This record gives sequence, structure tokens and C-alpha cells, in this order.
Amino acid sequence: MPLNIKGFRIYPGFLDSLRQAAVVTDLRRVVALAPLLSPVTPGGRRMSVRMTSAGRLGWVTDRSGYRYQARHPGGQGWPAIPESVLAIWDELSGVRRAPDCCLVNYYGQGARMGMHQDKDEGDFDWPVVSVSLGDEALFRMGNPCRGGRTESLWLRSGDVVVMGGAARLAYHGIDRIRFGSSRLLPKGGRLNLTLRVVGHEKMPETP
Ligand code: MD3
Ligand code: FE
Repeated sequence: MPLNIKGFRIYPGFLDSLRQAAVVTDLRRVVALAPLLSPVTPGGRRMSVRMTSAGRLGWVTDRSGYRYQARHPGGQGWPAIPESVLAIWDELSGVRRAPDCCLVNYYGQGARMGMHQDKDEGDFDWPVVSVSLGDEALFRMGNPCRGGRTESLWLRSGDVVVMGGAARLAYHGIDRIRFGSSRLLPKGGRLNLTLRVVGHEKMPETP
């Protein structure tokens, strides 16, 4: 059965191989300025996905919690979101403001991402645009509450997903990748970009 969650739109093969390669070239500069990190969750577990960000704000996690912040943990500001990536947002997001954050997720062999909601942003009314590059990934989409039935689909290199409306707060995750299924990245693996409007930064909890 196809995914039929209001607000979930998939554009299979939206980026041709030339555009995929151009985005990867631009991401090499992002990763050179803001190296990929192996983040640790507030519960103390190291994530298997490596991450960095571009844009005004980047998403980070450590023992102090999940948040957006203006600097890479190394101290430098985040690099700008490449034009090749902003163009995808402009074509598909349906909104006229720029994203604040491009979260860059790298999945090496065996990496996965457990079911979660994206709710560290200040405003959930804006869409999220996700770009898949490299190896195929088994994506799982659930409901706005934990549990219930889920649906799975393979995301392939060049696919773009737009999450808006009810889908924006649905639980989702990546169960596994097919390491070596794409030749886009010479060393294999998968890159996923998520473009987000963060709005105002979430304030630390006041005791
Ligand atoms: C559904 N990334 O970075 S992208 C994430 O492939 C994340 O790396 C996955 O979940 C990945 O938070 C999935 C598809 C996606 C992105 C954002 C969403 C699905 C979403 C936000 C709300 C609902
Ligand atoms: Fe997510």
C-alpha cells in the first residue's frame, strides 16, 4: 500500500546524476569547514549516523540535550547552505523564505536512525525538505503518536521528500541502508540532507 499520509510528498529521481554530483561537490566544502561528528544523545548513546550542518543554525546533540545552535562544536560558525541545495528548497518547499538549517547526515555501513519526531524547531508550520544521495535506505514512516502501524519505502539517490502538514510531526526513521548499492560516493554510504526552518531557537529550560 502506498504511503498516504497527508503532507508527505515524494519526488522519485528529482535530481538527475549531474545534479547529484554537483551537490556532493558542494558538500565536500561544507564537510571540510564543519567536520562530520558522531553525536551523543542526552541518554549517552553514540549515534551511528555522523552529522554536521550548514546554514544560520545547526542541529547538535550531547549530554546537555538536543538543540539548534549557531556554531559547530569546534567553535566555528556553520558554512553557508550551498546554492545547489537552496535551489531544491526553492523548487519544492512551496514557501518563499529560506531554510535556517541544512542538516547533513552520513550513513556508513550499518548506520541507522531510530524512530523519532523532529520537534526541536520553534515552529512546525514550515515544511521539511529531505534529499537522499548515495546508497539506498529503508525509510519508515509512522504516526504523530509513538506506536501504531508504519509504512516503509526505499529512498534512492536523487529522491526528494517534502514533509508538511500532518506528516511534519510524524514519527520516522531509517531502518537500514544497502551499503554499496550506489556509486555516487566513492567510499559508499548515504548522505541525507534535511532543510528546515528553525524560527526562534528553543530556549534552555529554566529551572
Ligand atoms: C518526516 N533523517 O535528520 S529524511 C532527520 O534519511 C531524519 O537521514 C532521515 O529523520 C534520513 O531528522 C529521514 C526524511 C524526513 C526528514 C524529516 C522529517 C522525514 C521526516 C520530518 C518530519 C517527518
Ligand atoms: Fe527526522
